[in-house]
Amino acid sequence: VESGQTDPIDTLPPNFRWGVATSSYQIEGAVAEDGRTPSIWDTFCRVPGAIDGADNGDVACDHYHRMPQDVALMRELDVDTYRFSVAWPRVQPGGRGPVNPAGLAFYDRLVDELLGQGIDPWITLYHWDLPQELQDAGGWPARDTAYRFADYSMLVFDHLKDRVRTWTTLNEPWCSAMLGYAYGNHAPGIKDFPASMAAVHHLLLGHGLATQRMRAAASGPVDLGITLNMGSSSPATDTELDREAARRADGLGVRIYLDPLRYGRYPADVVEDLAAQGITIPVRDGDLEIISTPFDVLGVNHYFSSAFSGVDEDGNTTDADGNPVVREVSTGRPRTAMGWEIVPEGFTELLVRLGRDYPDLPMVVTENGSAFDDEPDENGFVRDDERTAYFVSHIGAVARARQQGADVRGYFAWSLLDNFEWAYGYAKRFGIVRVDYDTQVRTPKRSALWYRDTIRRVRGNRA
Ligand code: PNW
Repeated sequence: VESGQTDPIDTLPPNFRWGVATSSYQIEGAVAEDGRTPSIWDTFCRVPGAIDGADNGDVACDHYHRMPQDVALMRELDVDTYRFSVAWPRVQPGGRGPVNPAGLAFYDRLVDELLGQGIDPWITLYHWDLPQELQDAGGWPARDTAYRFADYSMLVFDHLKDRVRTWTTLNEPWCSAMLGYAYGNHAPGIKDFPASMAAVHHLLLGHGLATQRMRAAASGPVDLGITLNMGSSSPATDTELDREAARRADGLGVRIYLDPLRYGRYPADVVEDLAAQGITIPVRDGDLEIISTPFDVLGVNHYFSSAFSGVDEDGNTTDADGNPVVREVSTGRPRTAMGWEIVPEGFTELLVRLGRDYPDLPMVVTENGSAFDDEPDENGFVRDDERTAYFVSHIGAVARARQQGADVRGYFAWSLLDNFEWAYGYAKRFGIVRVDYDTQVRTPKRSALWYRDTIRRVRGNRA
């Protein structure tokens, strides 16, 4: 029974799954080794001004050469699960044709190393490193990319399905579509909103095709899923305009993915809003049946929640193109180094709402964490009390959501290591382990020690 003083984290069950997450391009380095070809991120990093500090993933955390020591680090932190992604251009250079055995061999060794240490591997098939050749052929706005993704997925699945139970198709299709093809601050750096809506559809189609084929090829029990990044979108004030802005943000942030995935239809209000801008989602007969193929687990990545206004700073309700204003506004809360507001109640609200609107689907928090301006002492130790406090409040938010009925089965910290933070380069650090990029020395931060101790304590809870 929870008293006023009990930490909500202590209500989590002993079988709650604890993990850490990373992604291929953000940590591996070794971009030209063993037959790997460039992805859209290798190309984008060469665009002047695209990345803070003109950084790139050429070396990153050199994980490709330091994998066994990084797995040993996970063992020390006592996590159950390691969520990592497979680099498509390592396994299938150019994105078409036969498997590259030398590239696949890395993931083979990684999976064996994890299993040897008693850690469950959790594979993400696509965390943004699209082979450049497929972008040259149109990228995600082109329908063919969905079929190429399903073929690639099967190369990995057939090779590792005997040892890997859990498979996520896509990481955060919102980021791929919106940041990559609408806002242009992620690879491939395109600013074309209609193209981004085609990308949404082809990402979902690729997910559905891959899910169908993996399910059919499974030789034992597997858990298939997809990971979405989501937050709560609330109206800044209780006015019709602000409620409308929040509805639009939620439509393009949550419902445009989960409605087709779970119910086989795009949300009517979103379709109507797009039509008003002359945009149609390029749906063909049968696509929505493929996209709504049942899956087993929803990965939820959460970093922040937002409040929205339908009015801009000058009092306008439409923008230069005549579209309604959807403006994110400050609620005055403290922010992380990313400028993201710290709103743990929004996380509880999100998880409870997902459980209600999309029931009968277990959820796992596949990423949650924060960047702060870490200051290491002379031994490289970072006493990151702000990051630790973020974990305390957000894991607590997960526990509260469970108490309110959300079926959340696990939590993975983003990230194991400081790493290449996309357009922010190495300047933003999300790791629970410090990486000194001159020496590649890894030093667990205070938050990592707190995480390890919390995992051990909750494991001791009574069922
Ligand atoms: C996620 N946003 O990206 C990714 O899955 C990680 O690779 C990344 O390192 C992490 O979050 C931290 O950024 C996001 O603008 C990037 O809302 C941008 C947004 C959300 C998630």
